[in-house]
Amino acid sequence: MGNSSGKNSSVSPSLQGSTISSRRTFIIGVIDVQNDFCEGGALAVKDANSTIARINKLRFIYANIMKTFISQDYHPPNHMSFAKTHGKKEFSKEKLRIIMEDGITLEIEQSMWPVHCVKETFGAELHADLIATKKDILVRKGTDRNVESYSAFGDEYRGKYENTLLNRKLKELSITDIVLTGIATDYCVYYTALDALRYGYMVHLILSCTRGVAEDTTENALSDMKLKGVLFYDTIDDFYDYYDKLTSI
Ligand code: VGL
Ligand code: ZN
Repeated sequence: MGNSSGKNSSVSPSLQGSTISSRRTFIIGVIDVQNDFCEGGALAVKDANSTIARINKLRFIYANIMKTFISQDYHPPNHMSFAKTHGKKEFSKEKLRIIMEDGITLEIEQSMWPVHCVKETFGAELHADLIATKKDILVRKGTDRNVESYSAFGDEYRGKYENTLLNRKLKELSITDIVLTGIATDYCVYYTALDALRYGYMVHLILSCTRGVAEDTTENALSDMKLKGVLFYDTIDDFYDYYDKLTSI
C-alpha cells in the first residue's frame, strides 16, 4: 500500500470509493448456454431460454466496460458422466472407480446424465440467440472422457486433470470480479462460483440470468454460495444499481 494508502486517507469517503472501484476489473461470465441445456435439448433446464435475452442485455449495457468469457460443456461421446456409458439409469448417482492417466485410482460419486453436449454436435453449440463474439474468451470443459468439469475453471481437483486456463487468462487481465450468469445454477454455475471464490475473485450472481436443473439442488447451491460470500442480485437492474454506486464519485 505505502504512499497511495497514505494519500487515500485524506480524500473524502466518496472519492475513496471511486479509487477502490478503479482497482477492480469486472468480467461477465456466461456458463453453458448451449442447445442441450435449452428448450428441446437432451438435458433441457426449465426456463433456461428466458435467460438468453437478459444475458445479451447485460452484455450490451457493459459492452465498453467488461469483457466476457463463455464456457461450453464439451464431451466425448463416451463421457463418464453419461448414464449410457455405464448402462445405468439416467439421473441416478453411481460410485465410479476411474484409473487416471497418472495411475491414481479415483473413487467418486457421479451423477448419471443423459448424453449431452457431445463435441461437434448441435447440442454442444451455443444457443443461436446468445451474443458471442470472437473477442470473448471461450473455454471448453469435460473434454476428457475420464474427467467431469462442472466448473469453467476445470475439474474438482483444482484443475489437476483438466485445467481450462481460465484462471490464468483472468489474472492476465487483472480481473477481480466476475458477474456470473448461465446454466445450470445447481451444477456448472455453482462449481464455477466456488472455484472463482477459491481463486480470489468476487462473484456477483444475477438470479434472473440463471436457471437450475432441480429445485432442491438449486436451493442448496444458492444457500451454499451465499454462505461462502457470493453476492446475489435478483435482476440486472439490481446489479446496475450496485455497480453504479461503486463507480460514481
Ligand atoms: C451441466 C450437468 C452435466 C451444467 C453440465 O452445465 O450445469 N450439468 N453437465
Ligand atoms: Zn456435462
